[in-house]
Amino acid sequence: MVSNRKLEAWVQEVASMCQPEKVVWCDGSATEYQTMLRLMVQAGTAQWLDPGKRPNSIYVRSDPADVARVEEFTFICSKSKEDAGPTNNWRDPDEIRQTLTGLFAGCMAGRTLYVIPYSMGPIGSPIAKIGVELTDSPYVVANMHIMARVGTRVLEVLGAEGEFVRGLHSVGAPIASATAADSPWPCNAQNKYICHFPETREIWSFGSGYGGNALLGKKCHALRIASVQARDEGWLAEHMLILKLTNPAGKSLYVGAAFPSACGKTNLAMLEPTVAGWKVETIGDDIAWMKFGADGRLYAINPEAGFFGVAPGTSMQSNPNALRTLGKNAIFTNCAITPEGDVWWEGMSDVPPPALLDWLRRPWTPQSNRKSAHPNSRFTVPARQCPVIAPEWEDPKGVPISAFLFGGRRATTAPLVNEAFSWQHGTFLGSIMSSETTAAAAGAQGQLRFDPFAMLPFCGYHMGDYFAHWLKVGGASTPEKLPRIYYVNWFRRGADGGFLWPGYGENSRVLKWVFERVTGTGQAVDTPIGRLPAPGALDLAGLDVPKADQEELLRVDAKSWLADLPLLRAHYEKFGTRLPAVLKEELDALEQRLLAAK
Ligand code: SAT
Ligand code: MN
Repeated sequence: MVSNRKLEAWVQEVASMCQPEKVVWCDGSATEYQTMLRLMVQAGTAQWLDPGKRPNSIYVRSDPADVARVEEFTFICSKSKEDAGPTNNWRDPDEIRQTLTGLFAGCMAGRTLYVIPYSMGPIGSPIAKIGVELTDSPYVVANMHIMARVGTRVLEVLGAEGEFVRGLHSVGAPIASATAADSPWPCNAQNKYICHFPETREIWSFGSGYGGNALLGKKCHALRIASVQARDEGWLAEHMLILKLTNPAGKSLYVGAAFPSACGKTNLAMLEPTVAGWKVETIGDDIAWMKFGADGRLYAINPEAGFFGVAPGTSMQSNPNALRTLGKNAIFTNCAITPEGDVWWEGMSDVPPPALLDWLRRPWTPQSNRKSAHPNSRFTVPARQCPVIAPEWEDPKGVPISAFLFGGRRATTAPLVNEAFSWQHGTFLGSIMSSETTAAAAGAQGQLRFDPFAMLPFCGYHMGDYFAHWLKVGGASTPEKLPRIYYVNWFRRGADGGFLWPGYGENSRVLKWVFERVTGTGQAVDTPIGRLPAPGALDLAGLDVPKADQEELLRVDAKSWLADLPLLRAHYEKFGTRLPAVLKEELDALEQRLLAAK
């Protein structure tokens, strides 16, 4: 086997710092995956689900102090504080390295250090990148097997001299002695640090074993570090699903869509259209890496190999393809379990099972006055099991993107769909995205916050520079080759507080209009905020939505937009001199158009 000197040296250095009982180089084999599952079952971390119902699947409950990403303990440790920008927590790299070195010293005592070479993206794709995660968590190893391409085949591509992103992870819970009992979910609730060193392409994560805190290929590498690489190298690393949309005549195009965590990316990526003859297939459900092809178009790959999706609300109504994907070889974390040994979560079925054990191991019945699954409970499952995975989902050259959708959860103001006037205007729309917070991150839910491009927790550098990068990318090709940009909102509410739009499969009506716009037949009207579907242009045939609600969904409410302007200005203030001037001009122009329309 080829050995990479830098990798060997780093593994040795980490082993002497963390003092693991042993070091295991992961080969990525099926046998290794099964070994991890067995280890977790033996340790009480996991239990097997009924193999008759869900073959080769496990159920895991985390520590209640470790259930979501921890944004306040997530740091960008660039040399200059200014480079991390106003939306990131910053730490001085030298100081934090000292703190971390103290924490990591001896932290793997009694544990195994696993070396996981991984490729984000199909192995050998010109858009893919290699990373190596060192971790003391078998749960992380198993999840990385699903979420990325891992093991010996990655080392072969890395070669003797190849560069890789370094990710060091520990649950931060050394085992005191050979006889000491381990916790089923070891973590370090008091000391959590998720640190990124963009200049040296390093990640140090301590104290959490959950999701994006611990599966370092995902948000840490594929978004925070990759966004910096993308800025330096002229490409895009985005928090976007990628879907393939095919019309009844068999013509296909590809759409990227950015929504904040837990706002329905997985559902949209696997949607079953309600409009007859249309088809959606999945390329990815969370992250897109995009580079220009020789033809001047943006080509996207899904850097991941699996889905780490939100379980609650996933049902045969909301996302039948996700449920079909979950039939086998899945890891379920923090949902509830039935006496028969299958999983359940709120919304999975209309009628809950009569008795469950909840995610905190307590007996639960439909009369219990609480949720049985944690709101951020998750499934991890190989993407290839998805019945609507597009055949080209692993094409190393990627798929050419025709449209971007941006969106968030907004109860008011934002209409169902709105097309940007231009790339620059679309960048403006991305920069002012706002959404109500969800359970994907620890903290209060339902609060409105600006989440530009759905990258607020994931941009590895100054967000003002990130906007500038988007503008620069737009200048690198010709307008007709660039994806068109749309802002969508499935979550607008009516006067009675209920959702105006049914969402899910019905979102195909919006996708159809986008397809028709991109291919030149869809009709639109100019409004102060952008182009909306012309009357009759959105296919609403057979849709069970009252006429008044349909109108409300597409109403541009100049007054409430004007009322938002001071918030938008305050949002922009944060970026100081790094806010591109043209975005400020877009904001002023929006104000003028709104005033003229009032
Ligand atoms: O926990 S993750 O960061 O992987 C999921 C999410 O927040 O989107
Ligand atoms: Mn996400």
